[in-house]
Amino acid sequence: MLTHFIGGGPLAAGKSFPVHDPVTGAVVRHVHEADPEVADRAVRAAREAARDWAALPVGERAGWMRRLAEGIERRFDDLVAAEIADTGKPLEQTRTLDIPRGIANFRAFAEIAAQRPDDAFHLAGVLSYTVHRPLGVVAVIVPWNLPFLLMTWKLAPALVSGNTVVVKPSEHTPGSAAVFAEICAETGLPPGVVNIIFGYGSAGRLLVEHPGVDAVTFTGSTPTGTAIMRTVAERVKPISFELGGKNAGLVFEDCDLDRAVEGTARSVFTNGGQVCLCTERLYVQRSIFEEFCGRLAQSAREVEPQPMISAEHRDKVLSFYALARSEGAKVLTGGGVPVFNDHRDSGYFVEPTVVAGLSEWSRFNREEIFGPVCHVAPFDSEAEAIDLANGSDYGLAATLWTTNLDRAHRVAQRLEAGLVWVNTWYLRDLRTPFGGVKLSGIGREGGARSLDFYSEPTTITIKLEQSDA
Ligand code: 6OD
Repeated sequence: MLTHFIGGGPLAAGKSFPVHDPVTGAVVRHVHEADPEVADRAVRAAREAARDWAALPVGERAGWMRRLAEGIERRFDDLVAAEIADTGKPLEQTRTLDIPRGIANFRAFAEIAAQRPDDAFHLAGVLSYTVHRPLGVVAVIVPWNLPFLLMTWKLAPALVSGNTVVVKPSEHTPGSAAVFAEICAETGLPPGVVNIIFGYGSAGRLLVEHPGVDAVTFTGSTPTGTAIMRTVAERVKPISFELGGKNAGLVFEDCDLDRAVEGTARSVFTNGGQVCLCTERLYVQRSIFEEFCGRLAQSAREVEPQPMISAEHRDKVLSFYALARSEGAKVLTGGGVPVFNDHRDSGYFVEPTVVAGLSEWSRFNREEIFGPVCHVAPFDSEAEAIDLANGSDYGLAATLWTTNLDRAHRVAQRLEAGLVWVNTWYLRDLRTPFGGVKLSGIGREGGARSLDFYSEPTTITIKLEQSDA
């Protein structure tokens, strides 16, 4: 049974709930569920630790971040196993992306924070400068699609900036967070600096509502983001949200077709399409439309299906497959449930799917699906492609496939998205601003932007006497 981690140690309290293996549907573990008392204890523990942690010089906190990175390296195999048990991710992806990004997150923010300059401004006889103070206790609410990657992406800058945290992982994916709690204890991190409570959305709500929580960072769905925003409005708590996406891919006739097909397939099907950055709307120049669609559909058939996180999410994705048909789509490939004739047949799989022929105003093309599926439509001109890509309520990421350098810059700069990848997808430099526009979020994390969110400047202005008389 997984227990909460509060004040540096385990706390076994609250009812329990099961976690299912998405590959087979079997129960893999039971977990304690936080009630109001548990959430309150976690916030109190974080508050008790806050003053001493904030008082440490940033270089010392950066040292702790490096030690946490080493702790992750020591427990690498345990983290891989925990992440796979909860998500059914492929071993290769977990070993090369999810867990290594945890290490990279702690190392990157140790460097970025240690080198962060403060501002200084001079006017005649006046010196103003800033010092950065932590926000206090940060609630870190983590989704199930990239559990360890996204937890550490938020934890590292929050901690190195001098905050203490209470983390609430998704009810589907508590495993890697529980191993991380052990790593905090093994590393000797001061008690209360990191606290982790488990539970459903209701446990997250307890944190968001708690008067002892000073800020909230959240990655997840837009409706949940909206609900959090309403709740924190009362106390004007700072928020950083990375929310849903309905990301567009633009494929121009001057692209390198092999690269474009391979990269687009990755951008649609990675993690079973369960990455907020995945492409769900694809626009292809008419002259290469038929060939591109044929090759993308072939790639979809060659992809190893990955499970959806839960039976409920599988049913949601399948309901969109049914919706596509009822809205009159042409299904180019997929659209159903794969049959393996082995233990996976009781899991939460759906077929990688490509559809065409729907209106831009169809629900299928407007709502986030979060599965291994995209809709393909042709375009005739650059201007039309840009309008199609921008015609969404969301604006997280876009991909652009062209070998024309001028077009690459011209189009990229006109796309309404927080992130634009040209001839690649999900290539990360952790120093860059990361986040979305429109319904895809508010605020930016990444590099110095994360430190800006997790701290607040105080401006100090001194009037200097002009004479020594
Ligand atoms: O790679 C990252 O830093 C990041 N924030 C990824 C978010 C993916 C959302 O599903």
